[in-house]
Amino acid sequence: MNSHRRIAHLDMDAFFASVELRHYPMLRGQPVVVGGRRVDRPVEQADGSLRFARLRDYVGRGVITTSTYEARALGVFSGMGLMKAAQLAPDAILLPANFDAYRDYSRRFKAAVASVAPVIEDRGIDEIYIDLSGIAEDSLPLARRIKQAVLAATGLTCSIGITPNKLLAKIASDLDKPDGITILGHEDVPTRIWPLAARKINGIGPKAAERLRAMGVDTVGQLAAVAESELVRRFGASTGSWLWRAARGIDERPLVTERDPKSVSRESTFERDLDVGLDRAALSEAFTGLCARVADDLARKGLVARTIGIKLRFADFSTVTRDLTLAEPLADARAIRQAAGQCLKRIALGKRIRLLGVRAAGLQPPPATPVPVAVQAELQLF
Ligand code: TTP
Ligand code: MG
Ligand code: MG
Repeated sequence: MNSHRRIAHLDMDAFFASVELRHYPMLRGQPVVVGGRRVDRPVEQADGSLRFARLRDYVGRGVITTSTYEARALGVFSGMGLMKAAQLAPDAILLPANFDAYRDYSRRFKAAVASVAPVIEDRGIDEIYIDLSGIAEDSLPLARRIKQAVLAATGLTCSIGITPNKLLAKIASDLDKPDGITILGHEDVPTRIWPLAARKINGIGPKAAERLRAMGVDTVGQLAAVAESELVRRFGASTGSWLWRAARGIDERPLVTERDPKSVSRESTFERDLDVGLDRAALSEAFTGLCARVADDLARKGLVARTIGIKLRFADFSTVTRDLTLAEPLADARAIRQAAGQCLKRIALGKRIRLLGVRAAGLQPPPATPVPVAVQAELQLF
């Protein structure tokens, strides 16, 4: 085993909400949720002060994107409907999301980390893996230095896990949130990882967790007690042996450090949950419209896509994604619609649909247009 590796996972604390507090420092210490719409933006009063929207005034079907730890203490978390959250925390402040600001802070915190430790895998807007193996400094002072760099560049706190691999680091960064540092070795797996819910393993989703629960497996430790042959029998060779290894904290995946191929995506939440049968026409129209918008985005960027994906969120908030990687890159709306349609066929459509999204990834410049044969012949003359 590659026991000399030292991998960190860094995740920003209550990221969107914390960025909002940089803009509205007067809200510090209060329960604040991000969600809602532009109309929920703070309004300047005659005396120059800002009047903020409160959850109790919200009417609609929006959900919470994230909440401050003060709001979480009241039971209000990501994914919860805003009106449901209003019952728990009517006085919480509501702010609409400002993605441009989040992207800006995201770039800033990543650049700050890179100035200390440059081997980074970008895992999305508020988290990264960092390979610290090549750095001599001890883990604790190094983690403090990284957090300090992030704080200096953004005014924000983050939490870091440092462990021998990505699997453990991802779990560890969450163990002492917010503003935490958790350093674990393989020897800590039985005491620190085994008591955790199996779902804490990145890759064990709600479905797998449910199947495990049916086997009497709730914790990672209980998973570690199941024979590998049994896991393989139930989950198949690849997932079964992955589960067996994951429960032991074994993970050899390297960091993927090349810049993430960017993606473009468009999604829409429906006014009401749509029924696949009754609302087929509306769904189909929305689907085609999303594909057209993705095609426009690609055209504007002058890129073509190798992968087309879709996202469906059902009325019960369960979310599924499917994607399809194509032999030939594509960019036009019809081709995207066709590929997305194939993805859709791979989803069981029992429940009403709340949100539909289409995404193009594996973006690249269009292949050079083949030079017509006649022109080729001419070129050869020179
Ligand atoms: P997370 O890192 O999952 O959450 P967080 O940073 O808000 O809080 P924590 O301290 O627990 O890490 O997600 C990062 C951001 O992504 C979050 O601020 C808002 C956004 N987000 C969504 O848009 N939808 C979601 O369902 C979740 C979980 C997050
Ligand atoms: Mg976070
Ligand atoms: Mg995160």
